[in-house]
Amino acid sequence: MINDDTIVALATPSGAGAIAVIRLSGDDAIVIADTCFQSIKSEKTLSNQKTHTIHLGHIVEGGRTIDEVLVSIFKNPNSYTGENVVEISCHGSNYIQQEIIQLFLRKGCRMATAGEFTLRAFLNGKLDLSQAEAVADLISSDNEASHQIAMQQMRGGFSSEIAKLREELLNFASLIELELDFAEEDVEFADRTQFKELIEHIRFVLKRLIDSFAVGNVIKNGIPVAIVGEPNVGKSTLLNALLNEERAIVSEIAGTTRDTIEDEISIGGIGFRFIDTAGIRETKDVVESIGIKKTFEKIDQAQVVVYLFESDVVSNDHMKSNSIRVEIEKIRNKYPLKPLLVIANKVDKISENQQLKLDDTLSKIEGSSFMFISAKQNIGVDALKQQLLSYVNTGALRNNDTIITNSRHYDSLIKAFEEVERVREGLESGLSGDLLAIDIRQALYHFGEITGEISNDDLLGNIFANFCIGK
Ligand SMILES: Nc1nc2c(ncn2[C@@H]2O[C@H](COP(=O)(O)OP(=O)(O)OP(=O)(O)O)[C@@H](O)[C@H]2O)c(=O)[nH]1
Ligand SMILES: [Mg+2]
Repeated sequence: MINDDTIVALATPSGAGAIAVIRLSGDDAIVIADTCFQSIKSEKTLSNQKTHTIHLGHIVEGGRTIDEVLVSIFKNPNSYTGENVVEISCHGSNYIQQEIIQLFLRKGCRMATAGEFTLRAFLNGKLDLSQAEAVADLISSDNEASHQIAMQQMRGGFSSEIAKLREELLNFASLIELELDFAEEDVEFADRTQFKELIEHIRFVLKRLIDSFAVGNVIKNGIPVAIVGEPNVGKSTLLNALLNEERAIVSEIAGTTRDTIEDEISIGGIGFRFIDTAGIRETKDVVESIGIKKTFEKIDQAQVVVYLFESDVVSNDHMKSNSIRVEIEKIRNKYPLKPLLVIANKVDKISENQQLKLDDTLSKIEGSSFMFISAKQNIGVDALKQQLLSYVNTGALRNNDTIITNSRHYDSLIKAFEEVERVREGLESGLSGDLLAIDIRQALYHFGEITGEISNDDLLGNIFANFCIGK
């Protein structure tokens, strides 16, 4: 997969900006840059300069100056990719960016493919695979929690944990395999008691990592919260209040929201994705009924359900109050495991007395929390956010434990766990060394998959295809 051509790409986002960075990596990166670079003050060549230095000059082609730039050089092996790397900071016009890139292509560079810089870093041993994947996560992280996890993974916290376990296991595997060479003598090099302890420890660590995926997944993708309820109760108003912008159309006409609207905000460093839905009611309107069908699909996908109703309507109408209870219980029964937050909206429209009475009847509904808010007047919205936050198990995050967010790692960890389980059973039942060794090798294989000691072109292709070009 690796080849020794020199690649080039824009490293900053496409489009105009104050400056843009164009990156070259490969054996000839510095030599090629030299052919287009003219120092302003002296007659210097980049190839003669020290690594990690910056040079002011012009990018020229023939007699034409394309831009005044700053060129940073990093010499093999002390660069991001481990190869010779040149970074050119130019003025951020689209035209200049393209002219410079085209120039380098003519000079013998090749356009980098997605993630190719990071792939080269991996292949040159600068990063292990899970660290390389963390680079992509870091770039896409948009809240404190996902950033923290990506940073930790990039620093190698997770890989070093896996690598350590792998090494210890490898030790035992070799001892057991050594025993096989002395089969006639019936010796035991691998202390079985110690081995059992190690296996217990590995199981413990793997289990913790596997369990962390639930938290990690949520943090990476944002926690989906569905806002549901009858038409006109104020769902869209609440969405806008949560997002602090006029995201959804609000009107006094029932059935305003016909499609679902989603947007994400960060509460306490955790990403929440709010889904405003079409109000649930019997309707003959085709478009609206499609919207309502979608509402139920959205509840299926959500991790938390917020059920909204109008406190004034319910306070003044006993029948309504009963039908709301039935509705809430329906959702409760259909989704027994999902946190359900029942909200009486428009509290600004009822008296304190009415509020007390309502609180008395509705806070008794089992398995749900109950709160009053006014979405329109922004009363109780902060308390609502705090309540949502309380549903998230952020213990692992606070403790700075390793959290798995990558489903590829998750799969490998599960497989490793199964193999380790098999080794444990083998140990319990006094399985012969040769069979034990096979299971240990299998477990080792799955550990290696995570850090990339074991990889293949397909796997690498898949992982790096998800990167942006220039990274
Ligand atoms: N007084 C008061 N009015 C509110 C409050 N929240 C929403 N409203 C009003 O209630 C009406 C309906 O609000 P929407 O947010 O469009 O309701 P919805 O639940 O999204 O309605 P559909 O999309 O039709 O299902 C609008 O006129 C809002 O201004 C509130 O807290 N207090
Ligand atoms: Mg609406």
